[in-house]
Amino acid sequence: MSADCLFCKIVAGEIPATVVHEGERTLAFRDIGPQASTHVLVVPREHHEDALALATDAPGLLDDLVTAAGEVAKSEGITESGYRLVFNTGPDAGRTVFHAHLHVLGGEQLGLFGR
Ligand code: D5M
Repeated sequence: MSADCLFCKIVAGEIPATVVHEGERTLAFRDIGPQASTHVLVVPREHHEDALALATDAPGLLDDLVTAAGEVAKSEGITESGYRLVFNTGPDAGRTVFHAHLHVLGGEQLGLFGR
């Protein structure tokens, strides 16, 4: 756990969240400011700053995140209609939380990428 990390505190149960899926190495909860009808964040239980750090430092954990996202899509009923998986990286992408997280967005027709 990293001190002062919001998502580490959610994983530890110190800050409440609406949890929708629990895996051995992952946790998924609803985004507090949903950008689509379904907007869930899938995070690793252990602290890694971003997706690249995950891929480099924690073999298999990135796979676990994507697999968990698929489970979330199933339980949210959006597997057939489709969904988007997003890792924001850096200020231009609007990154705000520095504990790796995979956005699962769906439940409606999504807009195009970019501006
Ligand atoms: O996304 C960080 C996301 O984290 C952003 O969509 C809001 C969300 N967020 C922030 N605080 C909370 C809490 N407490 N619960 C649930 N979701 C939260 P980024 O990719 O860094 O821009």
